Amino acid sequence: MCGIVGAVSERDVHGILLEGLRRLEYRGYDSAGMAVRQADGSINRAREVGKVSALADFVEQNPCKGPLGIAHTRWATHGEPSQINAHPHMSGERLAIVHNGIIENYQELREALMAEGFEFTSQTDTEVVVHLIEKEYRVAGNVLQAVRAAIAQLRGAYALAVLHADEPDHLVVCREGSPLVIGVGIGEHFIASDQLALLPVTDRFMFLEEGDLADIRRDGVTIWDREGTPVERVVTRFEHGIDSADKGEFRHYMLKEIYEQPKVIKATMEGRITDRRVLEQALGTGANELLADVRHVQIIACGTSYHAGMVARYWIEELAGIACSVEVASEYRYRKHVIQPDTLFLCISQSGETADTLAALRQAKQAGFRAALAICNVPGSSLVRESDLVIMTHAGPEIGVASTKAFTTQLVSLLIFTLALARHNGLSEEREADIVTALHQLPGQIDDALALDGKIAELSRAFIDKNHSLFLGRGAMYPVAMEGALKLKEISYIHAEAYPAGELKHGPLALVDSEMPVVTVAPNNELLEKLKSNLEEVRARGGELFVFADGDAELKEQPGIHVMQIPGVHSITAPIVYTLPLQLLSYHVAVLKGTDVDQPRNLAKSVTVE
Ligand code: HGA
Repeated sequence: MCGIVGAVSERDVHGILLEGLRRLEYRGYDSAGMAVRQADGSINRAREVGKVSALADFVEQNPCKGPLGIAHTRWATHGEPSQINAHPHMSGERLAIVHNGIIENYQELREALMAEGFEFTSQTDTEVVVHLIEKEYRVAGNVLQAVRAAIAQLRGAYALAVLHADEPDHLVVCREGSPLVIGVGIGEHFIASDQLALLPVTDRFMFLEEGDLADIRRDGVTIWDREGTPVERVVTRFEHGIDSADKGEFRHYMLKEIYEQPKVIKATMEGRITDRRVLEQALGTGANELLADVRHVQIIACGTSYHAGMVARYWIEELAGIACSVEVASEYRYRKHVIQPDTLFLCISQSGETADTLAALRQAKQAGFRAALAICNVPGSSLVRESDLVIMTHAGPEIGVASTKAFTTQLVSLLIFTLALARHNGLSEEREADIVTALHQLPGQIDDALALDGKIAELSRAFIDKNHSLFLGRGAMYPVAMEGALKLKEISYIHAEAYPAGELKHGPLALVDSEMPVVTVAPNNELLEKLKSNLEEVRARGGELFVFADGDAELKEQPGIHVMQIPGVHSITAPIVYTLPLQLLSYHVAVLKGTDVDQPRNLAKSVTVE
């Protein structure tokens, strides 16, 4: 959350900064700003409330040009979205910073700095950082030392980029708890919260590690670790094509990402399965020995990734016969837990920078888990670097704030993991071959589900005047229902609750009337008959049903029951396929309601604050 971009070049960088912000807008979009050192040696700062386009319009009328600059798109944590709270923040006229994260001890620092005569103009926690650097600059006489001294006094999370008008040759940046990547150019260097921001100018990146401080110049970069020791960070190349971060012919990133699922699911499976089995090395070298010891799996995640973890629990207990617990990271990290012997700690995060998930992983490392496995979409992210085993989902950049392809590729990765684990726990070769065959069928089945797009768009009309909805599922389809409800509330702002269908009569049935659409996912599995009874309970109370059901489920369209037939799928892979119609439903409802599909209100992607 919050996007940072910076550039040190010989050419004017304001266009690079604006394009970088546009590409980072998924991380925050309540306000945006930039500060550039101009030829006359002054800093020109522009800040606007709203989207990056508002800043771009302003800058067009009021040029903000120069070869050294920093920029920011904000997702407010401290202080309302307003011009004075927008970044960059300045101390005096010569020092400017941008910040991603939260400074936990900002109150005490603010009071101390005010007592020393510093004047605060915003309500942000960030402003204490810029004044603190200014204070240290007055002692040290250079920005690098000033930043080093200032960050030693900070508690919390930050990625910072610092620019001083009197030091026109460089930026000073650092990270602790928030991501920061350096883009390597020829005779110029860049920094950003995410490599996507810099793809128009470079495909070579260095990822800073926790505690790193770096001096960014046109002709080179120097990095120090937490102890102040100079360190090298490897340069990696961005693997995906540059256009993978563009919308192409699609109206929204979310729709593009929904349609990419057959392709990216193939990429997730590539090199990991044969026609009949999961390859030994699918989880990397040494994984097999490790998996043989695992007796319990603890899954930790947030939001959509948490739902993927909940589906995986059904798979792990059914196929591997191994106990599995799933918990949201923000809860797990703040309670005492009992750790079973030989527990594998499994974190799921699209960005690999989710603050709560990372914090839980770091705690777990002290707590005596057997090993940590990450399921993640961003190579080089903190989660990937800090885990023993990694399955990259290979979904490519996901820009829409509401996660779609990241979720289904997480599911595929989790199923591959489950099979690798189950093999050590009695899964027969025949069963493995049966499920691997089902995996191979997924891209085609997802294409079939996408073919329902037009019909689902029609169906979505029934939701636009509704304020509430219920989503029902049983077994592994219950977390699919949860994910469907989350999608609908995220982008259409309709209140949506998911329940295991059997729970309906224990409370939520009281809410059912003609104003409460009830969405159900009903593959043809051993729970179908029970689910049908639950649907009767809804019909008997006048509730309108929207059922996504297997063609063989013998559920017929009739007044009050809308049935959308999904081609038959394997019961194990059904959660993956049945996710698609729910994604499309929420997308079309949001489009009809006219909400901002890719950047829904109050949300941001890559939740790098607690
Ligand atoms: N705390 C700062 C930065 C917010 C942020 O990083 N959000 O993700 C602010 O509120 O401006």
